[in-house]
Amino acid sequence: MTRSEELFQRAVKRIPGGVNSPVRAYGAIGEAPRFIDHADGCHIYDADGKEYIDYIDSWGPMILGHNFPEIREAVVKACEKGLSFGCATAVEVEMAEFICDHLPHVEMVRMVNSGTEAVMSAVRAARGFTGRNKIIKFAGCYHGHSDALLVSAGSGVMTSGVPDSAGVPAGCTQDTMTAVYNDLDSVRTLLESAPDQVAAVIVEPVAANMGVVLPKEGFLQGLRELCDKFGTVLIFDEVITGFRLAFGGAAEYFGVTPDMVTYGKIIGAGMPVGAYGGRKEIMEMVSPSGPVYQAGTLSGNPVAMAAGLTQLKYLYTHPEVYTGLEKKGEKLYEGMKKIAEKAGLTCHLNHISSLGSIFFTKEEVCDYTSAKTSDTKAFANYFLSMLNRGVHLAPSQFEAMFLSDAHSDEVIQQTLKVFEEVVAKGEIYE
Ligand code: HOZ
Repeated sequence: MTRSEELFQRAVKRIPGGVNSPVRAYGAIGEAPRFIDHADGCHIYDADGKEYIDYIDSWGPMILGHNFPEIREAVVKACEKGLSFGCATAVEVEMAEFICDHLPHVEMVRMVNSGTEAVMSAVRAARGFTGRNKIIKFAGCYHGHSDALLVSAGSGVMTSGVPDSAGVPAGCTQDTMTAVYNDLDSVRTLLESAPDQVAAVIVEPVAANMGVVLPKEGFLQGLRELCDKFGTVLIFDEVITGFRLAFGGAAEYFGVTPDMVTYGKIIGAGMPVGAYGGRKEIMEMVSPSGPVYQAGTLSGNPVAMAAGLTQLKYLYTHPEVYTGLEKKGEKLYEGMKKIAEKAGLTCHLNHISSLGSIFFTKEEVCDYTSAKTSDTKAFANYFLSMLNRGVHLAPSQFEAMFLSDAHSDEVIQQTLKVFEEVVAKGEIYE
């Protein structure tokens, strides 16, 4: 028995499903998850000492790779002063100023502890600001696990095959309307069906929790125009795309300005952080300056701020990281595409910069319905074949692959060689 198997046997007795977040489980794969001991650069090492090329990147925040020296040093230095005060600190002011000074669409920002919290709070602020209750989300987009957003959600909810979570009272989702990603008409119809009632449209500007699904030309701009027309707040959930596609996230990448934006783990460089921000008049609704209540003892935690601010400053002063991620993405994902095409493998590969997903389907994947046509058994085979050859992918069809600045050309070539072998041996479709 491996150490991971032994740990998993112990874990399932004390932790639901043996994991502290469902997407870590190898449910669809039928094996014990690899328990991780440490990571460095683009490599991750399991409890049995096996090395893998890591494409999970802690689900996004490791843009500079694992254990980045400057971030580690900033954390150690912050720890020497104390772990948490539950009081205001200079570093959180510096963080807020840095974000607002460099992101034109963020005039004010509030730190929280996760993306879930950020979205939940942003929606509350939008409701407080507009005096309206309804919100529109998109099927297959994932915005964390707060009650109102667990409707046709992506990520682990989609993997589990349960469209809506148990334990969520109908009353909590009665104001959540669901539109079709990349379909502006579906949004217009919902807005017209509830005039003056929709507080916010929330969207992952690049959907990355039903696998990676790119916005079609004009989709995000169309949302901007519809929100302006109906007096609705446009929220970009940039938990995955923020500071990753560009320093200004998808808003900068696509040149579309949301009213509010939500961030998650990336803003803490891997520490448990989230944030929401946007137009001043909306953010001023938040307590204690306004009547929308939201709070948190650990919000703006000094150790997390030190980690996050160090990463943000590095990214801002090294724009070559972004051109590098574009090139790496092109090399890896286009390389995979060529291998698949040459072998006549039934699949579709969606990618943008460092994010990518392979879907085992004939269909072009542009929304929740088409994403679900992917053969998840083929995905499980692909995942295991790659893992057994030292490539660590998300154990779910509906999560993204994440490249970091630490993934060298050599490592990308190595990954392509592994993929080529898996395809050549016919291990994906049995
Ligand atoms: N769903 C997120 C990744 N797409 C976070 C991972 C998790 O749920 O643990």
